[in-house]
Formats: sequence, structure tokens, C-alpha cells
Amino acid sequence: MQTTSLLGGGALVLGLLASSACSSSDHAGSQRDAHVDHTVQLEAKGYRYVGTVGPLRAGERVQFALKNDDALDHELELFGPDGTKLGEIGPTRPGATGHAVIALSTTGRYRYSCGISDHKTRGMSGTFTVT
Ligand SMILES: [Cu+2]
Repeated sequence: MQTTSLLGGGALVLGLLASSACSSSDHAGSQRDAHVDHTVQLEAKGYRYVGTVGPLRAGERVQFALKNDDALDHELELFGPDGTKLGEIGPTRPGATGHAVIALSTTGRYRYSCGISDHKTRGMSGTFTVT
């Protein structure tokens, strides 16, 4: 008699978004090693973001790095052209650097700001354009 061994429930279907530039084996939750097209480096200092967001194109995955060169915690929240929050670098301590990989799926003007206390109105905000 033949025995057939079946793999139990091995097929997991992930609902991936249309952009398929990256490898097929995504680890849900961990974006650390995920493919990125650009890295954007910003510094938080004196209630400001210092740094340049270079030319970015729709469809790219961008790693944002926020180096906190200040005496207070700061973060970076990123919003798409329609105002939807796309992701964030959460509260980052003085001296530390926080990271987030965010997919920029559409063209338009994106906005970023610090969500801590009144930091945004003190000047912690900025915009960049994705073409
Ligand atoms: Cu802040």
C-alpha cells in the first residue's frame, strides 16, 4: 500500500499590492532587509528637520532614517498626497536613529511632521514631491 504524505496547510496566500519589484518572499512585519530604492536621511534638531529629500518616483520603496540630534524625543509621520498616513518613525530618543520603509505609490506632494506634543507647529514639518 502506498502512503502519501501531504504538507499540511503550507500554502499561504498573501495579498500583496500591485508593486512587484521586490522578491516574492516577504517577511510580514519585518521590513529591515526588504528591498529599498532610496534612503532619505533627515536629522531632527531644534524643532526642525534638517536634510534633503531627493528626487523620488512613484512606485519606489524608500527607507527614511531620522537621526535625533536633539535633546528631546522626536518622530516622523509621513502622509500621502491625499492626507493618508502612510507610516512613521516612532518616538526616537536623543542620539538614536529611527527607520521606516515606506512605499510611495502615487505621484504628488507628500508631507511629514512630528506628532509629539506641539512640535509640528514649532516647525517640525516638511513636504516633498514624488513624480
Ligand atoms: Cu519632535
